[in-house]
Amino acid sequence: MSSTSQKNRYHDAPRAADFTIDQAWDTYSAAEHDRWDRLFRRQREIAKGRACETALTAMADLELSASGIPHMGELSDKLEKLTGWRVVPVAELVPDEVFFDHLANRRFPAGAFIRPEEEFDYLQEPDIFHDVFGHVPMLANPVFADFMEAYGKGGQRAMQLGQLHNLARLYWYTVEFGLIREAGDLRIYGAGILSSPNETVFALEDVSPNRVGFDLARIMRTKYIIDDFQQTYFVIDTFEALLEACYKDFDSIYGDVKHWTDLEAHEIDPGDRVITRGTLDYFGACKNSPDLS
Ligand code: HBI
Ligand code: FE
Repeated sequence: MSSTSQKNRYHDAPRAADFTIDQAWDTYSAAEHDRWDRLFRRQREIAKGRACETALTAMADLELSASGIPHMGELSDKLEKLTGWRVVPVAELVPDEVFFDHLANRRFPAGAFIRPEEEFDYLQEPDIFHDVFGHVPMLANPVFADFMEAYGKGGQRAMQLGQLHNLARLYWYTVEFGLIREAGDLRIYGAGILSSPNETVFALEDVSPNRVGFDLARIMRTKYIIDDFQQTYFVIDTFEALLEACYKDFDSIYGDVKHWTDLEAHEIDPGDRVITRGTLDYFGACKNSPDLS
C-alpha cells in the first residue's frame, strides 16, 4: 500500500490558511490526463439511465468530458455563473470546521490528486474524479446548491452542539449515497455512488440493500459503513423536499435525536417508508457486524 505522500503528490504542497492549494494544472502528466479520460468514459456510460437528469445535464452544461483533467478555475467560472459555487483545490480531507466554512461560503473543496492506477476502481479518499465527476454536477442545480450551503451552516452549528456525527450521517446518506425518485423510477444523485461503476449498478439494481424513503431524524440515527456498499439507501422525492426538510430548525431535531437509539446500517425501523426491503445477501455474515461510524 503506497504511503499517502507517494500516492498523493499534493500531500506536501504549500497550503493557505483555509487548506486550499495550487492545483498546478500544468503539472498533470499525460498518464494522469489519460486516467481521467478512461474513468470519465466508463462512468459516463454506466451513468446513462441511472444518474438523475440534473447530474447528466449539468455534466454537459459544465462541459465535463474525456478531454483531460479539468482546470478547477475554468470549471469554477462556468459553475459560478449557474449557482455561485466555486471548486477549490485541496490536497486531501480537510478538518471538519474548514470543510463546513467552505460549504457555507459556496466553495467546494475538491481533491487535486487523481487516484493511482492500482486504485482505478475504488479508493477511500476523495480524489479529483470523485469530487469533480461525483459532486460538482449536483452543485449546478440551484436547489441542491442551496442545500449544500445550508449543510455547511448546519455543520458549524452541529459542531457547537457536539453532534457532528448526526449531521455527518445526513451528508453520507444524501450528498454521498442518496437516491431520488424520478419519473416513477429511482435515480442516483449521491457522489459516492455516481463516481463508482459497481455501486452505480448495485444501488439501483441489486436485491441486497434496503431502499427507504428519506426521513431526516431517522437518517441522523442511522450508522453507516465507510468501506463497502451501503446496506440501506435513502430516497428523496425532490431536491426541494430535501432542502425543505433541512431548513427546519436543526436544534429541535438534535435535541430529539440525542435521546434515541442508533440504528444499524442494515436495520429497518417500524416507522420506515420501505420502498424495497433488501435480502442483505451481498453483506453475508457481516450483516450483524458492528458498523463503523
Ligand atoms: N474534506 N476535502 C474534503 N472533502 C470532504 O468530503 C470532507 C472533508 N472533510 C470532512 C468531511 N468531508 C466530512 O467529515 C463531512 O461530513 C464533514
Ligand atoms: Fe464525497
